[in-house]
Amino acid sequence: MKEDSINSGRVQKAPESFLTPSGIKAVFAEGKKGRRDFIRNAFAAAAAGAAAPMAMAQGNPVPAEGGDPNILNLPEHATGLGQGVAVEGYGKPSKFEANLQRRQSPGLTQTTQASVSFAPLQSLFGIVTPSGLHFERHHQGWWDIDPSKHRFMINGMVKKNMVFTMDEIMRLPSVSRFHFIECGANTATEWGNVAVPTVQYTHGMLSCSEFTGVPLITLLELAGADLKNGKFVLAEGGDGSSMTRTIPMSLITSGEVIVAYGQNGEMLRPENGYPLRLVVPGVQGVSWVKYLRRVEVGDKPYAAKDEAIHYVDLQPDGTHRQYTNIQEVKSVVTTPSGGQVLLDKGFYNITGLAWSGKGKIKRVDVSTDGGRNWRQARLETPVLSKALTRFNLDWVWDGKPAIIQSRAQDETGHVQPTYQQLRSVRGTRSIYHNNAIQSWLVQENGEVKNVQVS
Ligand SMILES: Nc1nc2c(c(=O)[nH]1)N[C@H]1C(S)=C(S)[C@@H](COP(=O)(O)O)O[C@H]1N2
Ligand SMILES: [Mo]
Repeated sequence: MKEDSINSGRVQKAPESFLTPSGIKAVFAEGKKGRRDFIRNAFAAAAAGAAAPMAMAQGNPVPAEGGDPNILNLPEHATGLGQGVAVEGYGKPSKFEANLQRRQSPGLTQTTQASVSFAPLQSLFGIVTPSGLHFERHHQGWWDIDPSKHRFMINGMVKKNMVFTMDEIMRLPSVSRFHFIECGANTATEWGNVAVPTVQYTHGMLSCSEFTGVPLITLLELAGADLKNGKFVLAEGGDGSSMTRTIPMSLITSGEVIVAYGQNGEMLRPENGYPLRLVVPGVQGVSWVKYLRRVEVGDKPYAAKDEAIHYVDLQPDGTHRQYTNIQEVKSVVTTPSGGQVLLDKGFYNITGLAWSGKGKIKRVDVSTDGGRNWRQARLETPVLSKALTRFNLDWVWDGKPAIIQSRAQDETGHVQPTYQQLRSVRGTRSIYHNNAIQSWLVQENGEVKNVQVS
């Protein structure tokens, strides 16, 4: 495996000019007491150890070589004419960000159509996943379906079977909500032992978007659905995978389930179900049926193939547990994480993501010594129900080996388990619903590795 395909993460390095005492002064001159002092002291400690003066960061004005220090060689971008706007176009990231890609885990699947590409969590900020980096999971390939030909049908226990065009759906009252989607198989490789090197592959079947669409309950009411006896809805996708999933009616009557066409302010991406997908907040990804073409109202679970054979949890006694829909409380540190390198001791911002299919994140604790001591992380706003929550914590690395972990708690009081706790109930041969605490080992040479502590 090529190094750059394993680690598409940013190398964690403080800009060199910050490490000089004058750089620190300039940056923190306006700084208040408290956290900024903590950061300043961390940088000062690192700078004290640095022998030679550091070069100024590239792109800053530098004195002309051998000449008058007051005459500056300005970089071209400060003096020349920049590029013009395109007549029309769709914006792209900087060419310097070309390494930021969703990626397949080499060797994980035999075909690209029944496969996964993982989101590069190690390089993302905040809580929203850019649409072009949203993870992808297909059972039979993806399609770019003509929205003018797409139809959405409602049948089963309804007064009137109905068929909607996209235009008809988009005329109805809409909602826009931020929610995470996590494949039930996220972190599946780690059940027995560590298996993959980076957070992209351990946790990258996870994304968070603002979804826009019509609450499914609105559409069911239009069709006169029997909401008393109709306890379940079957959702069916329009691709060749025959993706059908049973959705409990209680999730729908709460208004949470959305028939969505929008993602982060524009139409869904084809890979994510364009032009229509089901959004089932808090529930595992497989129920978020893409290319949604039909829902049927029924009075019992459908036991479809993806409920009877797949997406079941193997228990230690050999039985399978079905219909474990909810993605329970979970978190992961995204920096520092496996494959990244800390180039020097000193200050680092530990950052990560926490989420729960049961509601809001209430608190995240972080340990840097393998779970012996914990400190409470800062939750950044917004903290939304069934969405990713960003957490941050100040840390000074003393250059010694450190094991970094995060442990989330949600508003229902559920706390993320250790591997030991999870395995004592679930065994080691399961696939789905691994929400154990993740550990990253920072080695003395700064390299960060995926490890498990017992
Ligand atoms: N029609 C259809 N819907 C589908 C799937 C599929 O293969 N076909 N895969 C499911 C699975 S297992 C997951 S995890 C999510 C992935 O959604 P994404 O590709 O937008 O990340 O879609 C779900 N919905
Ligand atoms: Mo999935």
